[in-house]
Amino acid sequence: MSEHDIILIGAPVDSGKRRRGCLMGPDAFRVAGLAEALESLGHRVKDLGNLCPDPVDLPEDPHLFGLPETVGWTAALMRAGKEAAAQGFPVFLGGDHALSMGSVAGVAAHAAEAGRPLFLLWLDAHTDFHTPLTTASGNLHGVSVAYLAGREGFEAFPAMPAPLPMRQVCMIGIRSVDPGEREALRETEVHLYDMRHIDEHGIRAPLAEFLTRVEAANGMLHVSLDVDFLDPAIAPAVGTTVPGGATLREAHLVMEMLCDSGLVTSLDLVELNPFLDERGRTAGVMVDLAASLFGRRIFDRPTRSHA
Ligand code: 6HN
Ligand code: MN
Ligand code: MN
Ligand code: MN
Repeated sequence: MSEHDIILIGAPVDSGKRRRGCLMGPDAFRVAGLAEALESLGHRVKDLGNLCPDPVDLPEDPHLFGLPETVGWTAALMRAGKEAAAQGFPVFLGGDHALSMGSVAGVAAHAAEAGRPLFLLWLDAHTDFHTPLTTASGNLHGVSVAYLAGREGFEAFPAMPAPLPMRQVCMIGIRSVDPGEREALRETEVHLYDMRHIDEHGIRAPLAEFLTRVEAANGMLHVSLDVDFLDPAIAPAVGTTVPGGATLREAHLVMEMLCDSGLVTSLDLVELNPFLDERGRTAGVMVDLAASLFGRRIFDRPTRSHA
């Protein structure tokens, strides 16, 4: 495991949905000891503090919640993400999942300049593939992947600098998809593994296959971890709980495999709503998962079993 220059970027985005609380996420990650955990693994960690959204001169849209503010966040995060990706390993502390429009766009701009393809691992109960034209809830945390893929309907947003081909996107943990998203996804080459696939085949095989493709392409890899990827029994602090999510061990295995691959170049930790947490346990689980991604392990592999 190589040492990284980790750059923590607080993104207290709370405009992506009506239920408030994700603005406290970055501080909850800090209180739960994220920087200390990563430093103890041998990394250098710099915390840039919390960003603010750019001021934008845009009217509210009656059909969408928090459009101007979300557009402002996208612009600010795109700039910060591009800059941080050139200097180290950005970790975006959310904030709701609308922040990934900016974080991933910024990292994608950097990857394009570096001449490398960017791959995206979306760990989520949801596909977040609505557009402002198809969303029924009007909540912009449900449109991030569509924006990154360059779908239409995002005229109010800064142009996505380097739209991601959907074949470079892998979604794992999916168990809540709206009809509009389902139809649109069918037209794409996304690699999508729903919870039934995980139940039947395990979580290792699809991830291993995706990582093989990233490596073969000399790709960069952004991981976007939505709290609701996890089962609500272990991670209650999220507004959009969906039963039947990843177990603690499945989630750690994903992080451990990502660590072993050495392919991950940036990370979002999103949708943590500390107002809904129970004595900080969800924040603690998320910090533990990040630590696994950055090299914490039970034993060094391979372990020997004495039969
Ligand atoms: N998330 N599909 C639902 C909606 O309102 O569009 C849920 C979105 C959840 C968003 O996972 O970040
Ligand atoms: Mn999400
Ligand atoms: Mn979700
Ligand atoms: Mn495949």
